[in-house]
Amino acid sequence: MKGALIGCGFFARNQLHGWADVTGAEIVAICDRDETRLAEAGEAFGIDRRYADAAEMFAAGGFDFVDIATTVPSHRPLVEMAAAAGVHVICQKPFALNMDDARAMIAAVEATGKTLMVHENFRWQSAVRAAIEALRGGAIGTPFFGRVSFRSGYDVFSGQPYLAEGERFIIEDLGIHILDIARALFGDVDRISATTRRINPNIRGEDVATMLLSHGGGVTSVVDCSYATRRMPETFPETLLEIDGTQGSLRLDAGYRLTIQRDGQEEVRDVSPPVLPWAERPWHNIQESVALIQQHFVDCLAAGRTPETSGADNLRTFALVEAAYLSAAEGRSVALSEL
Ligand code: NAD
Ligand code: 89Y
Repeated sequence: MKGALIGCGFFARNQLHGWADVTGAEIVAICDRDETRLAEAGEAFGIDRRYADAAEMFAAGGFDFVDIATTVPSHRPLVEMAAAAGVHVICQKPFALNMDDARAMIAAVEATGKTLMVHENFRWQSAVRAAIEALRGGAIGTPFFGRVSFRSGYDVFSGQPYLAEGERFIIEDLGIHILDIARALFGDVDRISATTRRINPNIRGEDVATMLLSHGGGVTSVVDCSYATRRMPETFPETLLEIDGTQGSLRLDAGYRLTIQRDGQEEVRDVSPPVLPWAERPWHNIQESVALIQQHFVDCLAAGRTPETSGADNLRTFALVEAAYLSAAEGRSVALSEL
């Protein structure tokens, strides 16, 4: 399959490296309205078809899918252009600016019969995946409690300055991944309540969020996120887990250590992600998951399957983000049915 990528910024580099490793797909065209970034990406990855205007790239065609790696304001227009061009779509998180846009984007691609996947990669991190598979395989019986936790003091603003500027920060940018991991582990959510704080005075949005989720299947989970946590070791960008089940417990601790206890026995596994040749610590965890989700997309298209984080699936993660902000703003718990 041939693909085109739009947005050659901070994160797209990982996606371009990931595509170079994926079996069954190659990137044949790239687009960025910033000519310098476009030229740098084209030179680094040997891609000659370069466009400053996405409409021109779609008009020229010659690719089966588009990978949208821009920030959220451009997602809806670009997904709609891709739908009009009749190609499959991958779109970065956060998927949309609001629920109406997200629904319109899903409908636009659905009408073409093509596939839409949101690049929601954290559930593809190999350590998180090991926990998901153990849980789904019944390793601790039926789960009834979970904590999904991301706490760090890492400076994400130097690489992504726009994160300091938005009215919303951690839930929309990072919490979205952690909420998605909670969904992957425990299923869909009926109700959520959230509190938020801003600790860093140099940013506009919230950098701490604590959320309590009631999952339809009976699990209660706590999803807590912070970019204001000063502690050692610094665990960026690890998601830590504590899960209780009817037969045992599972923990994913700092340093990618997975512990499963059951019937008085303990199994401890090192589930550290590999450092791919193009990756660098501490991002290697995220970088591997980029390659994995992109391979998943290609494999799903080849097999006629729906990707795990299809647009329709990711709408339910995005709804959690909207519901968390509503809960924090109004000081009440929010039923997902309200959205
Ligand atoms: P960035 O600002 O560094 O890069 C975005 C690029 O898109 C810029 O070069 C910009 O010129 C270009 N662009 C924007 N609108 C365009 C348009 N209409 N046509 C052509 N080019 C356009 O942003 P980034 O940090 O690379 O983030 C991009 C997206 O990736 C964001 O949505 C962010 O949340 C997401 N992200 C995801 C992960 C992850 O693990 N999944 C990690 C970091 C960032
Ligand atoms: O943008 C964010 C993401 O998706 O993963 C980590 C990040 O780069 C900073 O929070």
